[in-house]
Amino acid sequence: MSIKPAQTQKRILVTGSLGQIGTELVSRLRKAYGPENVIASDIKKPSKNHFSIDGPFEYGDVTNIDTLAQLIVKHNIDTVFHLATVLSALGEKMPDVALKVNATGIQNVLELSKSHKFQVIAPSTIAAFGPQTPKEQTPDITVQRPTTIYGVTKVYTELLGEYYQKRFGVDFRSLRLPGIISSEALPGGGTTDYAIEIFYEALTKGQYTYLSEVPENRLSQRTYNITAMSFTPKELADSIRKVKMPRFSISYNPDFRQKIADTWPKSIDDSIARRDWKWRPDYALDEMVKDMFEKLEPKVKKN
Ligand code: AKB
Repeated sequence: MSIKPAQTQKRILVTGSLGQIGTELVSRLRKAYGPENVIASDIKKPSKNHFSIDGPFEYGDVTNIDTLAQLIVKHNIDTVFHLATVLSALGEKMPDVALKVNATGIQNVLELSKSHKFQVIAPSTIAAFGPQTPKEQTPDITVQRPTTIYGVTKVYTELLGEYYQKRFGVDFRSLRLPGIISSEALPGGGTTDYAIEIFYEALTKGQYTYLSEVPENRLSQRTYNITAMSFTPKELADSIRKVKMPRFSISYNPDFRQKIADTWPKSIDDSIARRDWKWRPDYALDEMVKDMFEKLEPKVKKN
């Protein structure tokens, strides 16, 4: 994901900042807006290597509206990147926790945005689609009947955000992200985590904000599909062989996550994001594989 240099000054709070998106996003936001203007928060304790050393870090439990309100007021926040979430695979193991964190979390953030007037950027996901959704080139507006608790809470996030935007004028924006591949954070409970696990196996054994800067009059909707690349485990293994390890071998042992993935689209249509705010991915499969090896190899060797 590319970040443009800041056009405006912002005071940003990132919830769930120690997760896969947060770990990369906080560093990028700090480069764009200044470290002191980006408050990272989570319920976990950051490790020494985390970005906490470059800027402020606060305890932030999104299920507790008072803790959240204190952070917003104390730091004079005008933008919240609400990333705290329980992902699909973990959510199926503890649906009650997923419901609380994902649904109560966005509800609290939106409720506070009404009174404290801040912009809300909350990611959605391809998991907000379900088995009845068209599988190929899935459009932005289509059938959404997900079968995981994660998907259900993300449909709730999209609809509640759009409701608060129309009803109360909250500047809510959302992207439907597919699987996230990060070299900075270990996978954390998603169905698509296999794509990152493969790199660790290979090494040990053998975007963004730009949306938040787009003038509101260019947005024709509040929730956008985006996509960069789609691949199967075999295509990923082929690319690893091509780019880095000609002798890399892979064996397939699908678990319950395969059933979840089967309910999601195979490819999504992001033409409206490309049209409205010029979304363009920087990476295709081989570039991503190259980048992952460049970043991960030194880390794995060090450990
Ligand atoms: C997951 O696998 O749960 C996430 C997602 C598709 O949102 N990566």
